[in-house]
Amino acid sequence: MRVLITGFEPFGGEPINPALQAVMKIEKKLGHIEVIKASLPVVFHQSIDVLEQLIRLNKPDVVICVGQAGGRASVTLERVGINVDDARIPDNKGKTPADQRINPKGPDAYFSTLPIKAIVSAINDRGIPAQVSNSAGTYVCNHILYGLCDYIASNDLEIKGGFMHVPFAPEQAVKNPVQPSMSIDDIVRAIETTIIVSCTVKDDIAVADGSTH
Ligand code: PCA
Repeated sequence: MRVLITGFEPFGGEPINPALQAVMKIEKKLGHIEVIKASLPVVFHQSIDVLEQLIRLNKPDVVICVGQAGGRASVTLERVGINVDDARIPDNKGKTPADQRINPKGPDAYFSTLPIKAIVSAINDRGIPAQVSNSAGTYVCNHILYGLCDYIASNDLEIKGGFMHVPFAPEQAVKNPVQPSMSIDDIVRAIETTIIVSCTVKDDIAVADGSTH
């Protein structure tokens, strides 16, 4: 099987993006799984164009995009991408769309097709905190999750796709020590687990694990 895994460039004034740092440390082969790694720009629409080109070029079976979610303490598997761009901070080209639909003709939302509960359980089993998240926000990470699912659905592709957010790296939390952080090595382990479970688990496990708010 072939997996395309992407990380985002730094954004929002941060010197690094832990998602990209961790993605670039993943081995190119995980057992029988071939891993293709790439960087995406933190730019509305251009990020989707780059991702679509990477999919056309590499023909992966699974696509997993990874981004930074500063302030979260766990790695989070996103359940849903929604059809809206609403940027609190500019993207890396200075754009701040407000309440714009990503695809005016597309559905309101898409669910990730990764086995998110099985992934969370396997990451937790490795001693790393992981959770399901029910909102990827309305910035470029939600944009790429929606865009990925929309591309797969519109082209009738047999690709599993989804999105994972990761906490700040410890070096980013030094300037604000109340921020939670996670070592790049733990993020690497969490991403490897996500790749392996996505390639091996066909049907997600049914465990009640939602959130009350
Ligand atoms: N995180 C941002 C965009 C890029 C990234 O790594 C987000 O959560 O939307």
